[in-house]
Amino acid sequence: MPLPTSTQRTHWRDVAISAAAHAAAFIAQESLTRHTITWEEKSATDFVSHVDLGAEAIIRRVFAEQAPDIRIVGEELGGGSPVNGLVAIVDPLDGTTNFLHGFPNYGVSICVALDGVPQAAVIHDVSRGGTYHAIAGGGAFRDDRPLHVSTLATHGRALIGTGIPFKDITHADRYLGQLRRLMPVVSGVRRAGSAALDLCDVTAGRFDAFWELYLNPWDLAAGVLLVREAGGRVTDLEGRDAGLEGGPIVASNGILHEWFLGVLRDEGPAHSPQPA
Ligand code: 2AM
Ligand code: CA
Repeated sequence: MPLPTSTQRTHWRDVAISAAAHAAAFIAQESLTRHTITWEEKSATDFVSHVDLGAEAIIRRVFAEQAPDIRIVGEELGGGSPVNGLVAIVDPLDGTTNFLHGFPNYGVSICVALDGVPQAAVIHDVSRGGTYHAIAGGGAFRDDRPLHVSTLATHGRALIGTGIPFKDITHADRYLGQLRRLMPVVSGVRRAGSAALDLCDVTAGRFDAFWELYLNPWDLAAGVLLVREAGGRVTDLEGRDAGLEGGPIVASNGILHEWFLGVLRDEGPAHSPQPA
């Protein structure tokens, strides 16, 4: 497939906005009776309910009607490789644990990508309202408002988002070492429970940086494009540009990125110098 035109990207974004809005309305409606919801365990700490499945079915239906050439890769119903062909990488409910507890931080994440390159991204913040969106080369927005990452250069003032390992506990020691090195040299660290919304926080300049040791493609795909379109940087722990396969992720306003990578590095200095 040749390079997509901006008209195609805009169409894909608009379909994703519509699909996310329909799913968000369903999730918001179901939240009113969340005490009656039955959860199932995907693993000991990873849950799913009819809300996740219903929201993904809604998204699939909207894409089938409005963009049938796009293959869906969803967290709940699968769909093959996220890095081959024209796909929509879908997390129908990011922050399921928050949703099930009534902790207001959960959303819908959709990224349209071609051969592993993000083209359009939408994250609908269900708990607070508002739609974050971007097309490649077109900037990042929350509804009609353009967004930019923070301009903070002083790490001592930085607010950092993170995700605590919850599934593979073998990451715990490495993670705790990173947290231990970071704690004394930043202003604060937050764990809000939705990676997609954490990346919106970087996009909008509320977090100056974010890291997590492992994320799935559906947790990170839309957020990667949003952060980059807002002027930020997203890499792995070695500083290589993050792809959509899933793995470790480090996102920042760009200015703090090299400093942040240095702290996260296992043998990293506890007190690296301020960036210039
Ligand atoms: P999910 O709600 O779509 O499963 C990063 O921590 C990501 O891990 C979250 O965005 C969340 O996506 C997923 N996750 C799954 N189970 C989790 C748990 N028990 N605690 C925190 N995050 C969890
Ligand atoms: Ca999910």
